[in-house]
Amino acid sequence: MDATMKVALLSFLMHFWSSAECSNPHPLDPLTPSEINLVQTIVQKAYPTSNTTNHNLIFNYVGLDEPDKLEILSWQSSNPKTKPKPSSPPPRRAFVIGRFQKQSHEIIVDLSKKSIVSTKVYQGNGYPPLTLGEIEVATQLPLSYEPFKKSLSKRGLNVSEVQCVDFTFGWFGEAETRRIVKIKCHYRNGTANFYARPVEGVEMLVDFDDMKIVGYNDRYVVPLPKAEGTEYRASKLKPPSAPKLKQDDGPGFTIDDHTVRRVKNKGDGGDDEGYGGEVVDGYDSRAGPIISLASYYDLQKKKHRPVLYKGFISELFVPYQDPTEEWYDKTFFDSGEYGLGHGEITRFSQQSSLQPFTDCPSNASFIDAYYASSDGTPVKIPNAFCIFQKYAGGIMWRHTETAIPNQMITESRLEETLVVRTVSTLANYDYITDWEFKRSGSIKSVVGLTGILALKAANYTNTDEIKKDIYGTLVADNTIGVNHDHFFTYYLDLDVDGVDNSFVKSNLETVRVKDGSIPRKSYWRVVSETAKTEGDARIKLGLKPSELVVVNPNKRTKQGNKIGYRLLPGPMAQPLSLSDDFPQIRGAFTNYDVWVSPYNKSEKWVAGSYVDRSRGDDTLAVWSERDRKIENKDIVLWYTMGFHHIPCQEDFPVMPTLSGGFELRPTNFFESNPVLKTT
Ligand SMILES: *[C@@H]1O[C@H](CO)[C@@H](O)[C@H](O)[C@H]1NC(C)=O
Ligand SMILES: *[C@@H]1O[C@H](CO)[C@@H](O)[C@H](O)[C@H]1NC(C)=O
Ligand SMILES: *[C@@H]1O[C@H](CO)[C@@H](O)[C@H](O)[C@H]1NC(C)=O
Ligand SMILES: *[C@@H]1O[C@H](CO)[C@@H](O)[C@H](O)[C@H]1NC(C)=O
Ligand SMILES: *[C@@H]1O[C@H](CO)[C@@H](O)[C@H](O)[C@H]1NC(C)=O
Ligand SMILES: *[C@@H]1O[C@H](CO)[C@@H](O)[C@H](O)[C@H]1NC(C)=O
Ligand SMILES: [Cu+2]
Repeated sequence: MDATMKVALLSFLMHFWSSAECSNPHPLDPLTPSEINLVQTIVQKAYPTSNTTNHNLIFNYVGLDEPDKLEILSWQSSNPKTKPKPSSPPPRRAFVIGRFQKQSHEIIVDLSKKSIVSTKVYQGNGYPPLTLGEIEVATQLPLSYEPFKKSLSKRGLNVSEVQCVDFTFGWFGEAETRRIVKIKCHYRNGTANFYARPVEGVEMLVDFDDMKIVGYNDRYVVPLPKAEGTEYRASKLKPPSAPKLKQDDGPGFTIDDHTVRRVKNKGDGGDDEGYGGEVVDGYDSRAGPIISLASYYDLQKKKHRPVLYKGFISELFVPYQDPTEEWYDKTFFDSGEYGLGHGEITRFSQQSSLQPFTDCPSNASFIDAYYASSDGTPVKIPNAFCIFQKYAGGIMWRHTETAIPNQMITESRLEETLVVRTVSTLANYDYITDWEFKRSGSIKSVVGLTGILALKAANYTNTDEIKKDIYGTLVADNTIGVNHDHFFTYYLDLDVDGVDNSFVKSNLETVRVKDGSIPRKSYWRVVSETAKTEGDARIKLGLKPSELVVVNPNKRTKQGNKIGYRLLPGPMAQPLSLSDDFPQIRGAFTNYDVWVSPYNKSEKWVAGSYVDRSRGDDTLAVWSERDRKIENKDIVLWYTMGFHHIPCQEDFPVMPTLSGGFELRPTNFFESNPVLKTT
């Protein structure tokens, strides 16, 4: 095979946090169980239990305190991708947010020195994420609370069948807040789908610092929706059931320590020297899966070319749209208030890790992950990730040529994608997150929404009985699926073939042909505009046709085009809440679909660091007001994919997956089709 004819091939090596501990972790690897244990020991020693309050420090967040990007990049570039890994990566540190004596403490721990580097008491608004440990205790409180027991007997219900659920309370303009969370309860008796059986009209407030019920309300009585027709467990359903899906291709990759590598495919050029790109896949209790250092090994240029320094879901904002007293406050920030990364372990089931053969194809490989529990102990999520190749039957490219005399040419290549999948279960909802790496260089992120709707009980069994707005859809007897939105805001630190990038809007503009030189009256042309400051890069999609490209202004193709990657947006949903409405002030980062900001290590969480009961004073919308320069700089693209969800009857009792995804697609990044020679 002619070396000059070799085409670029996509291959990603992936570093994972596997249960097998690596003696020398990649600096972006998540904390290992023994590192979490070390953090627990060091922090607990520094914050001893006070026997007056009898409150231990709660570990609300334990994560990697990432080294500075420049340190990572220089470490990476100064060392070849060889094993064993070079000996002097940047120091490993952990960042902890601990709730202690009603204050949020920020603690940085140096893992090699085994000591605390710094501590700080957070003074601003808002609270850290709720922990599963806290939720477990709080949701038990009603069961021994006398007024609640009275409410149950009034409804003829038995406390043994009650299942309580926590709801973050938001902020509605109060001057003072406490760390208050709302609790509402549901009834099991005969179904696993207790979400379908809310004990409507009853709610209470729990102060999470004192772990006490501080407010109680029993406002009205409506029928408890029936258990019948709500079940989803296969074992409880009558036949016939659907056949199992089957994938009969073997794996095209191997997992070796923290590295996932594609195995050579036929037609890859017979040369696997330097073959492979790199993706470090991290895991964080707040973000869930994190893709880092994704690069593409370009066989033509014979080097790794960086694409995505980091990508993850920074926030998932889910405001419900029922203005009644019990429901108006349901405006969740799932990442900042709960965390997308320990969703697998729900407080109810203790495990809903990926299920081989149904959550992932049969030949998938699985990897565990860990997070720190309330008391700092590492908790394993078995099978948190699965990795597999997807042959969905798509065509990578093709052409049939019939115009040449006596010849009939057909060339066609099947699409193949490497998928890294995780599932975050946030109480009733399940979010499937797929990061897909295509051989053509595209990186796609697809979310799937499934699970159980947030359901409200009501007197109605037929829409004819409904005289006023019910703020949702009657999906079953006495059961309303309440209207809501899902806004997924992604943090995308693209480093397109280098750190310094610019953001270019290529607007498509109609031109009228005025001189009559041709019979056409109009055509469109491209007018490109490079964003100079943050203000130039706030974009509401769909208003005017444009291509949004992150380019490296310092590099060009042989043809002279700027090397870039463009954003192909997924589902769009502009927020409909008024901008002065409190939830929207807190979620103001959804006011635009796209924002660009200069890289800043502290600007990572789009809704702010402390989101529970936050006031919107630490969101991207506020940071962006500084209108910083973003041209030819290390920049971060913030992109929101949105869904307005009007529930329908098919969503009951469990919702069929609703998917949406966006793509980061090479645009003048390669000299030509990089998968031309793939077979
Ligand atoms: C617990 O509190 C009592 C009285 O406040 C004090 O005398 C005692 O030393 C404390 N014990 C510990 C272990 O801190
Ligand atoms: C409630 O349920 C428990 C456990 O199933 C049972 O022992 C008890 O008798 C029930 N109480 C009432 C009032 O039905
Ligand atoms: C549970 O449901 C069954 C069947 O509907 C009913 O007979 C029973 O009383 C219920 N038990 C409780 C504790 O609600
Ligand atoms: C539901 O119907 C019952 C019985 O007719 C009535 O007592 C109750 O007030 C109704 N509740 C609501 C919220 O309309
Ligand atoms: C898994 O891959 C192997 C080849 O590596 C293949 O023989 C086998 O049939 C596959 N299994 C399934 C269930 O698809
Ligand atoms: C980085 O972000 C933080 C939080 O928004 C801000 O306080 C700080 O000034 C920023 N640093 C720079 C260099 O812009
Ligand atoms: Cu929904």
